[in-house]
Amino acid sequence: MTKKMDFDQARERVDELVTLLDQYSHQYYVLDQPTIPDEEYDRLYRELVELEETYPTLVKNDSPTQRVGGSLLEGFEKVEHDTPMLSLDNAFSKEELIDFDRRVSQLIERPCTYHCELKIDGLAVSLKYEKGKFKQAVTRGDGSVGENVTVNVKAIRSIPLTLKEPVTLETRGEIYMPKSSFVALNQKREEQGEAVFANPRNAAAGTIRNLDPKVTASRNLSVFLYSLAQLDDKEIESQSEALQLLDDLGLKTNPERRVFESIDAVWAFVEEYQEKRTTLPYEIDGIVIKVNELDNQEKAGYTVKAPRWAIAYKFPAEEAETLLRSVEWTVGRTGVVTPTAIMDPVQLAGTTVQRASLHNVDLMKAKDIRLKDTVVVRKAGDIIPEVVKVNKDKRPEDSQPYAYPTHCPACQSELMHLDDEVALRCMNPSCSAQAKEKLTHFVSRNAMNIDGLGERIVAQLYDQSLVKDSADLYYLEKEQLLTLDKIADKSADNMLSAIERSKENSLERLVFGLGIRHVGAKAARLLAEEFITMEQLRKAPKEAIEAIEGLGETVAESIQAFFELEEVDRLIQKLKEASVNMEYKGKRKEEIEQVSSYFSGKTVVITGKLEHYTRDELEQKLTDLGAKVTGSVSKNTDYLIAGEDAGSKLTKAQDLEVPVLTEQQVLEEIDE
Ligand code: 0OX
Repeated sequence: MTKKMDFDQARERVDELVTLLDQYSHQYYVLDQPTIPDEEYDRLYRELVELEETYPTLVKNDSPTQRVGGSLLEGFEKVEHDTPMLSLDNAFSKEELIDFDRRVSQLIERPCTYHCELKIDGLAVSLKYEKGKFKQAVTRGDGSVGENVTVNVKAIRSIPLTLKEPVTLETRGEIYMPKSSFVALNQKREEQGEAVFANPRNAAAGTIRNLDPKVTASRNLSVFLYSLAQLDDKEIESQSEALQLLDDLGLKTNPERRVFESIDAVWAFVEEYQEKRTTLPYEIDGIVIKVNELDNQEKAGYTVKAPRWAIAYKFPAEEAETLLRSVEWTVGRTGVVTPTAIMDPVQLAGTTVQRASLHNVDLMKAKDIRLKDTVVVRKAGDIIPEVVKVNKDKRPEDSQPYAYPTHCPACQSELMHLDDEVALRCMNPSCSAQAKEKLTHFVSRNAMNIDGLGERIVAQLYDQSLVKDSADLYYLEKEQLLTLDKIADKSADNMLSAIERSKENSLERLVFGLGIRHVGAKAARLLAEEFITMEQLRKAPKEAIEAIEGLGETVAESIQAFFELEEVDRLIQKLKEASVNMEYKGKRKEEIEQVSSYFSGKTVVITGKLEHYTRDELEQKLTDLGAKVTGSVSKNTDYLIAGEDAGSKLTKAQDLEVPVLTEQQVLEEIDE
């Protein structure tokens, strides 16, 4: 048919097809009510493709065939928001909602009503349309400056390229990945040996920040829009009218929303959706309550970071019940013996959970956890599963109190429960499990960083008596390595060169690697910076250690106790004889204080997967530039550096309005 068409007929048909396909897409992706079979859609789509191939000048920017860009993106340019993308204050209880209602009453004259919306757990974006055409999509970023993700967002089919009226507007909302798409995506990734995403939010964020627009097109992302800047020629008086207008323009909003006159009615809505939450096809983490009338919103006003007219009620972490089959006890490098619950697999917040932390013996006793109990699990910080409590109604009649271990699962020596501790402890200094853990720690990335020597190899080296302490690693010979299971010539060589290389490490890696109680990577670095050599650290008076900012009495005492041990003396001697470096090679304190950089004096947290640096390298770089790198986000954090798949720290930073930098931005600052 197309062949016989002349150009004018083709133009007409192209217009018609674009309109038809837009209409069907809207019914399918926005309204969730398909009106034609998929095959019919595909047929029309193919007809359009053919016409566009025959008459390339007829390809319109907003043609559905133009959703997916062909080439890879180089990055995402930074874009400043016209008005900041604010965050929301949180409430965690009914009382806090009542407080919110009281505050609102003092700010505005009643009557006012509340608009309740589901709090979609996705990533916030701003979309701009000019004269009805989709122009730009920008992520929230730090609230003031986000990233231009237009090309990827264009590939999301529920986002119309043309509105039903030629209006110019900015709308904001949440891009999310439906639960079912998330599960399917992770299943596929697992089969292909790729890392899985921790939750749908991370999957959505990872997809939007992927440099290949085809990836976005292939993953089923969607959007719910929840705000609209006032339009000149439209009278909008309330949030409910704004959302109605978005609907009318063909933009996708969440239909689960309602207006209430009292906070009690709001609470009933909260409870209703707390129940319905697991049955929804997308993840929500709470309810957003907004003063509905725009004039009332204006009266209530804003704090620096959030509107006073809105609040987010956050649901408690999602929980699930399952059966406790057994408890696994593992011995750490300091002899602490920790319990892990092994349970029947259960779905929890988007992943299958089979193991969960029981933390320590005291907590287990307090919760009276027993085998064959039905336990309640949830994800701490949304990531690590833990057992919260037992559902005692489901306890079997023949249930017996749990028989706690009395002896070390590795060396069989008697376990102790020291007065001031919550844990069980194996006190045997030559316990094989502790020794293996110590060695694994010594070779680990943040310590001596000996590549290729994982837990499995270390265990073999130990069991075959080739290595008993960390210094023995430096006396290994190739023939010995070749006796290990599955070690070929090449990997033996690689291991030996990694061991050799580690001799040159700066002192802090060795200090951390020794596994002194209370001395983490950060403390080790402060100590190395201060004392420069192992010898001076060994001789350091307690007061000198305590005087280091960030360290205290506990660390000082632990270091002194460590160096008093004869076996430590011998170990250090043996390491020295193997030519392991015992000096600090980083920037001296005096030098650091002199540099003035973007990061001088700033408190920084790093999270997510980095591409360019290892976590350790970046930490070192930032410290050299005068930053203090800490582990958790608080209101004192100046920047969060977020790599791929950043999780709860990113959410927290966004909640606290802490500026978020990408690895690329950090690289640029470091280069400067
Ligand atoms: C959501 C959501 C987030 C934003 C700043 C002022 C009002 N995650 O679903 N934020 C808002 O609105 C805020 N509404 C929502 N529904």
